[in-house]
Amino acid sequence: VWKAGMRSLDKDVESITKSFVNHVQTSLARQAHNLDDLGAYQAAALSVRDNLLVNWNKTQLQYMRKSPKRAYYLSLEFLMGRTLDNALLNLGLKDEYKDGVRLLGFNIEDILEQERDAALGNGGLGRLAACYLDSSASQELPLWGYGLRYKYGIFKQLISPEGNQLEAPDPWLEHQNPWELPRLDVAYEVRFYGRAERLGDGSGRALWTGGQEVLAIAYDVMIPGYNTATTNNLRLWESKPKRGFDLNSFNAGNYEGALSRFVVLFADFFAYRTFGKELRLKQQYFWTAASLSDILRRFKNLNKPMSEFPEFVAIQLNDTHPTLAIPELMRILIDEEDLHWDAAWKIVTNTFFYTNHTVLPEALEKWSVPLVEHVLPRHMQIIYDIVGPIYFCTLIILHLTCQLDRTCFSSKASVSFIYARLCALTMIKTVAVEKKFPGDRERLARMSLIEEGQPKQVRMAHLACVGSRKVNGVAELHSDLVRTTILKDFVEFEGISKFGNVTNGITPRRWLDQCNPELSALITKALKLEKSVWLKDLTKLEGLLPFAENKAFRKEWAGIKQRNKERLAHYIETTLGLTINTKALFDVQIKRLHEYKRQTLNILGVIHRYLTLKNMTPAQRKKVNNRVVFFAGKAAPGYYIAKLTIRLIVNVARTINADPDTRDYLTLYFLPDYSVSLAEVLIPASDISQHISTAGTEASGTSNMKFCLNGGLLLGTVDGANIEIAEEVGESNVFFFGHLTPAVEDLRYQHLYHHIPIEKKCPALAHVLNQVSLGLFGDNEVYEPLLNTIRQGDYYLLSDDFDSYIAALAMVDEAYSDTEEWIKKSIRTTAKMGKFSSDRAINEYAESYWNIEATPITPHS
Ligand code: DL6
Repeated sequence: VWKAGMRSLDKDVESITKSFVNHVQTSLARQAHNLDDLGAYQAAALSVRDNLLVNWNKTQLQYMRKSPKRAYYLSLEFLMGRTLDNALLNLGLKDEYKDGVRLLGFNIEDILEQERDAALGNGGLGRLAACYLDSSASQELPLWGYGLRYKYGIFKQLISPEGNQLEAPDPWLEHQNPWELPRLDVAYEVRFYGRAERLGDGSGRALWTGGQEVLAIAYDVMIPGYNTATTNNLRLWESKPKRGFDLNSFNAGNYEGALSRFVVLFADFFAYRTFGKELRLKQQYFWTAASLSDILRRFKNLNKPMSEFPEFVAIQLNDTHPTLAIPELMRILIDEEDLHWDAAWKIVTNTFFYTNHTVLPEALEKWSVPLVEHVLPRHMQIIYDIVGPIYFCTLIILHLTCQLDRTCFSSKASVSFIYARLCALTMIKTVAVEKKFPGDRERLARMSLIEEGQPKQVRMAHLACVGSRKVNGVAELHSDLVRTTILKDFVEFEGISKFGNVTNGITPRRWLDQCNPELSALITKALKLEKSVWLKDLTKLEGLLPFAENKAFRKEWAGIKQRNKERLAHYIETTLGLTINTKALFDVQIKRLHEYKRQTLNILGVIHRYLTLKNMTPAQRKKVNNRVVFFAGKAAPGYYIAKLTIRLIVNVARTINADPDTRDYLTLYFLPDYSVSLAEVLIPASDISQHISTAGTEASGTSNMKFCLNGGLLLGTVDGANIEIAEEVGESNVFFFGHLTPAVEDLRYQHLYHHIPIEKKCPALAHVLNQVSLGLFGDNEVYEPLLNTIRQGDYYLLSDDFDSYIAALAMVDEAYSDTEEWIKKSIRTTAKMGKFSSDRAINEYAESYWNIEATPITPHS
């Protein structure tokens, strides 16, 4: 009876229209005559969701039956974008739905436009997590994601008439989210604050009581693989107060407070400036604790001894945000499962894997010890127990001169436990640090998990490193920098084999097939392969290389780029009311606004171009390539210099777009509210994209890969994944400029101690800065703080790279003038992007890190 009642996939237009109408009537309680595009989107989404659920159920059943080792991807950010189009493509049902909704009087493109982006993150790290979910399902790997169900996505960016960024909330759930399944049956209790008392038996166990308890409720989001039935899960946690209601807060009119402020979750990291660091710490713990409870429950269903946990579970820490999972698993194993410290530590250090995404010192997470002690007293004890012996050794070595916080040894039990551990096997390691590097006190201090200072701080990257089996960076150069800078001491101590590299990747399903359907169709035709073959083995794109020599093919290729430019122009016209010159070179820089990414270098380059054009005669100008420059990106609300850069871009645009002398040759646009969906329109339209970070600062970048996959050429510094892209496509197909990473420290030193005035060092740049200062773009003096970052200190080395940047832009102009050669470069670039599929990256993690295998859905599932 169960079997007979099981639903199967809607594969034909008839069953699709039936299910659509059924949802209109019974899920939405609406009727044909009052159904608008939004309603149609909701009905289509619910109908597609039914299909996803058929596969999702099969997948979970298969995982239960086969009990494969599973991987869990813990990420505080998942920048999913829209789901409907992607789900249709992955299910292979786009044409059927297109026909189905047309029969019902709707247009699929209009329906797709109704969906709001799920913008649960800030930038590259969150989008990478989304790509990895797509790839793991497509590669049939048993992987689940765990994150937070933020009530607000990243803020909506508005631009004021003066050119300032304004931030508005993004209540993305206000129209409900058809892609999630509330699992009210999956709930865990999570504790904060209270008291943690050691049992005093030398075991290191403790009792954590009191404080506040909240409930974590699961919301599941289905992640369909491409051209496979495998449909994995992204489990997002929402918080709920455990007991009733805080009547006092409610009566005082504080409704959010009554529900405990904790339920208001933001994807935007910088909202924490307003809502406090404590909230962010609580979120991190809430999410890691709930995820671990869920993972442990699933493991326990296998009836295996706890020691086998790492044989069935691999947990990936996406940057340090989920690092509290390390002391949390220790707490569970010791306090709840009664394991000895060493047994627990062995399990922990064989379960976790840590990916670092930045070496910028200011971005490395640290938590104040008093705050952790207050919110998570038991975890602070455990962190001290991990670090304790190192402290103890330091203490002996420094003849008891080390300044230990009282709380470290607040009780006798603590001291006796650490002393016991001193004698235990694990201590050999710490003693070994001293043995290996005798008397190297600075090294011990550098390696400590706790940074001295007021207040002391927990160094999360160190904790993630010591608690993980393997550590990796996200591009070759970045991984080298991780090994030779921030984690150098750990490499010297633990050996290099623990520290690897997995160069990032992007899913070609969203970032080519979905966002550039015409190019995808042309590639399929040229390769004479099923689309599903090359989309799952992107190295097959190499088959395009001979087509670079084929004139007819080049024409088709260029025609698609042109139509993508027109699509972008149409989008801008309808959303902003601006007319774009589509017969120009499209030059794009889209990413978070940050000094290290150097949008400032780009805008100063635009001004330089403008001034040069102004100095030309009309006849000379006619020989110049038309260029349209696009910027998009959000600045952190509290990041003054980044926001000033936006203001400068907007006001430069205002001046030059209105200048009759130059506007036929150069125009500039800042597109507000950058999002995944906007990127999907911008990327296919680009001729050249800019990735111009100071060498050694951009860990990888992933938009560089997206542009190149869509036949856009790359203008960049020798940084992050730019290097590997150039290795693949050949240096003759990229435009590199700027100083290299090894020179950066020396240059910074020179800036500080052998300062050369900018007029002498880089007259072209000095002239540009002066024009801004003189008010050519209005706003007298407003930009001085921004300009002064370059005139004084110039930490990001704009004055060192400006001349070579301008030279590289000139090389772009020259290359673009030779249209046929340019198209050849474009085809060759796409052809050599196979390495950058996130399928390759996820398989590297699966094989070399997590040790998990593909688990295809069998017919019996
Ligand atoms: O690895 C994904 C992405 C890289 O492509 C970018 O280069 C890098 O800047 C970004 N890093 C972060 C750091 N965040 N934290 N913490 O977002 O990661």
